[in-house]
Amino acid sequence: MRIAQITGFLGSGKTTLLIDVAGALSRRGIRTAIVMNDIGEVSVDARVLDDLGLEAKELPDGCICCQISGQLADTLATIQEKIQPEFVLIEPTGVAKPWMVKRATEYTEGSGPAVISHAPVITLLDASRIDLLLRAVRRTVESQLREANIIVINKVDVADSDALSQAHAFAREANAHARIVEASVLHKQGTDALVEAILSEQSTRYEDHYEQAQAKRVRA
Ligand SMILES: Nc1nc2c(ncn2[C@@H]2O[C@H](COP(=O)(O)OP(=O)(O)O)[C@@H](O)[C@H]2O)c(=O)[nH]1
Ligand SMILES: [Mg+2]
Repeated sequence: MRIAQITGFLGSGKTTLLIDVAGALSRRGIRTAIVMNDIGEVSVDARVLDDLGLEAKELPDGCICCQISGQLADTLATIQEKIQPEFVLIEPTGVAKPWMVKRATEYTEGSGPAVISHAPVITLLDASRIDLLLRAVRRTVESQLREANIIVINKVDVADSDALSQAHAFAREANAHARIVEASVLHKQGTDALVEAILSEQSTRYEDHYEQAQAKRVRA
């Protein structure tokens, strides 16, 4: 199963984007599961029902939604057993570290036939609240941006140009390599490219990343 993490601070638009991506994948006939570890403003159940016209938690096209607080690996093993999804979209808590989530998902391989790979890590940055984020939770947001493959500067519909340039500068400073894109996920602007990236690109496994870091340390 391929894991697609949608990260970012609370309120950045993760659930909104996740529901959109889930819809796009299921329309393409791709078996998709959703794992949320976050209770935010937008509830996935209500929104999934509204937006996709679905009635139950276990969705007809094989998309399931579950809210977990603990064992991600166990949850994935259960999901694997039940529906063998091609993609699992994960919304971690607003303070989770993407590499730690990767590691947790790779534990799943210890308890069954699932083989884990990773789509690009997508990190959302709420441009409309960039001032507040920089003042109040700068380090948390910075560490999420640092681990992103794609940084989405979100809510461009309600952010002024100063806020946008501040968001761009902060994102680039935190992460020299990530692709930085603008979006308004609420209005589905910029989301097609994200769906495409999730479908066609991969990111490093925690295990490989860890081994490379160890090898560097030995050589140094
Ligand atoms: N104006 C605007 N609001 C957005 C956008 N994306 C998300 N929101 C709103 O921001 C709030 C938080 O979104 P949510 O998806 O719950 O964020 P999460 O906490 O990261 O999961 C909700 O009220 C969304 O409707 C956007 O692109 N533009
Ligand atoms: Mg949420």
